[in-house]
Amino acid sequence: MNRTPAIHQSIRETTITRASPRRTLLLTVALWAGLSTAHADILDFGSGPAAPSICTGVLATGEGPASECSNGSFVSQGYGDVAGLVDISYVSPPVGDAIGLRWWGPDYNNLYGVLYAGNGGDSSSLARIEIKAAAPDAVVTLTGFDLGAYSQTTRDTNVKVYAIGGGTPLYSFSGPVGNGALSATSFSVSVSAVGGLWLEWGNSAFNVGIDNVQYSVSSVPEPAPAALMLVGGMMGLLALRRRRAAR
Ligand SMILES: [Ca+2]
Repeated sequence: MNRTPAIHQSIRETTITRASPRRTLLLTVALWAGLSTAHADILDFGSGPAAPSICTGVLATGEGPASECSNGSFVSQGYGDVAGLVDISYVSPPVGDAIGLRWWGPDYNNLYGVLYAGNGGDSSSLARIEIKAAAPDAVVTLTGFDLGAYSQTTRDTNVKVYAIGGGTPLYSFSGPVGNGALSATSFSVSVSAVGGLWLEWGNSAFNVGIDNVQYSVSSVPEPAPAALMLVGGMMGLLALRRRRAAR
């Protein structure tokens, strides 16, 4: 049982070498555990009085670096994105996906900071917010949104919610929204689809603006058994290390 310095050195080196894959395992388990957590968010386009820096003056597509909004500027396509979880897009479908949605400050009833479709007037406008899950098998659920009518009035509009790609609407509304200077119209819904949703409103999407879009992205199925297997493997490694250290 002579422990020479040479042996000590060898043990230390072995320990350091083994720490690296262990850390990798820990990180992997943490990442997978994170993916299994539901994510909920509200897309609020500023609450005033100062304009938010969620727009871009560079391109009508809404791409480019984010800058301070002013009435009529395009919202940034990066606003609301959460890396690895959700990608939000803002489009005006009649003109094509190359055109984004515009931002406005006050007077859509009592809302501040709304998005609207800048193309067309009340009779030929359509706006779409796409909420797309990063993981294709995650479920996106829309739970609410507010629609306001400019300028502090009441206007008719149509709302439709689809799974991404369109088809049969999962939710529909047709009717007036807004109540003068008093209040916008709050929608409380529960619409879900695997992969993501399209929230569309139009005729009018010009003098009817949206705010406070509430949604969640579900856990990705089946991370738990895999994560458990990894934890099991990690404990095995630890046991092996302890056994070797005890020698
Ligand atoms: Ca707002």
